[in-house]
Amino acid sequence: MIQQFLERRKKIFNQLQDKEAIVVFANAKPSYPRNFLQDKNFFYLTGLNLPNAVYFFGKQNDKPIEMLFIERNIPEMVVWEGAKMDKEEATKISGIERISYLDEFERKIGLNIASLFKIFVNIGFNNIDKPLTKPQVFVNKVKEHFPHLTAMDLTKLMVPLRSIKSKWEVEQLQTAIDVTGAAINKIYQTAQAGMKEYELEAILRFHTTKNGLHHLGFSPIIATGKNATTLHYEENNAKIGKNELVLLDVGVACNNYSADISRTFPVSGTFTKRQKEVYTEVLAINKKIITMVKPGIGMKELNEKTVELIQKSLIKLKLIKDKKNYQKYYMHSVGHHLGLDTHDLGARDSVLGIGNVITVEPGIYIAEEGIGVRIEDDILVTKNGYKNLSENIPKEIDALENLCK
Ligand SMILES: [Mn+2]
Repeated sequence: MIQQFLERRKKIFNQLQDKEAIVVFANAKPSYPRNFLQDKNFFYLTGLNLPNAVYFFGKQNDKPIEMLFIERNIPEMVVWEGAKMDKEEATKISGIERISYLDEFERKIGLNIASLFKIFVNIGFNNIDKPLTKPQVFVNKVKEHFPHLTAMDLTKLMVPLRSIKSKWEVEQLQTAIDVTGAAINKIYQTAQAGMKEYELEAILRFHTTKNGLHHLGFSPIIATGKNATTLHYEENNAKIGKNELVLLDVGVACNNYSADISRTFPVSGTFTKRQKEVYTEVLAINKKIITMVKPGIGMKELNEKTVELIQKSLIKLKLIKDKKNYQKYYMHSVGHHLGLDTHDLGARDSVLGIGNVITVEPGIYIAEEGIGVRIEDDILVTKNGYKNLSENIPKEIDALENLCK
């Protein structure tokens, strides 16, 4: 475990020029500790789920300078909150030797930063109408005190690292996918017309917690009938109608790595003729695109092929006559990188390489017929092509009809 964090930081070090450094802020602690979710870049580099900590790693005269700042225990609070992680424990997990308390942060950082030219900070994306984040406040302060210093977002350095998954990372994703799959199977067997969408969400959350995983990777979409044609539907409040299709877009997170699976099934256990027609088209496209995945292929090519196939399907389904009108029924791209973030670092037009994990998720959404179908699998790019990490989660028509009866 510790080895991979050392390797990741070594790769960062190799990307730094002399007199450059990274400064990475952990997320703040929420009022309910169980809800704590670590900053993804902080976790990736340190392996620590510590709130409020700050990690510094710089290059001076081609030598590394590494420091971690953590919270100090307040003796009176220990009885309420429990003891915080101490320096020894933090070193054991992260391999970082030089650890100080946060009350020393500004003084120690100030001394080190004054002689640098550039720092990379996990500023991330924050809209101008939102309050400034801790990293942004820090960057402003640095710029005021050291006008010669350039501050940039850290993401650029993280993309080449985070988009290639190690064996351990793939294992975390696989666990997340398997737990998600167990929940989906249970949903297939339990769902009935007349239930509310949130009752199916409860099954997902039950399986998550039962397996010791405390977080979903994103807000689950459980959408019946026409709701499935709203791409980011999150109400999960509607009653499931007889003979409707239910679309699930869900993913459990394991050690911060998120699954992202979509399945669509007939609640009654039988597809209507029309539902089956639409489902058959989406399933064929899902399978076709998956088989195209291999090192060297671009996300752009996968998207273009998907559009071409969707156009044909929509004409066959008599939904459009002119292929350029396809966007009425298919309006997103076919996939994205998957990892610590559900929409992980890795450009939408990137060329795939061994160790990338992407989603393949074509869909057809027919609001006027109350039919929305999306089928999404999580695919690892391998030397010889691909491995479908979610292949065990049923999606064939026969399997779904059997399971849902
Ligand atoms: Mn997705």
